[in-house]
Amino acid sequence: MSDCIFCKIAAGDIPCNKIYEDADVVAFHDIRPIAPVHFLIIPKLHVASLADCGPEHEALLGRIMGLVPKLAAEQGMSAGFKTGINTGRGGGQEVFHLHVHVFGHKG
Ligand code: DGP
Repeated sequence: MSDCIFCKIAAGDIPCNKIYEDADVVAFHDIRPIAPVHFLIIPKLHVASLADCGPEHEALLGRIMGLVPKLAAEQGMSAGFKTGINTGRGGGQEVFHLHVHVFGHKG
């Protein structure tokens, strides 16, 4: 989507502090962290929110969730971490491109 900031990040048109990328997914540090470590995992495919996901997105959601513990460990959160998917305006979602928040402390 041409006016989506996360599509622009996924395409490399807007810089980010990237920690992971593959053919389907990008992960990068949140610009407004709420914890010492706070990154986002997004699909490159534009999907507005979790509420817009259907059966055709299950494999992609699985890929994203499977990356959470791997990337959290790489970021040093050995004692654990929190995850969140804000969904819809009532769920506090500000950027309408699906993303998983992963945040916590090192160690
Ligand atoms: P939310 O939609 O409320 O789940 O959160 C969106 C998050 O995205 C928010 O924590 C700030 C972050 N964010 C917004 N714009 C940018 C950006 O341009 N770069 C980065 N790295 N993060 C962003």
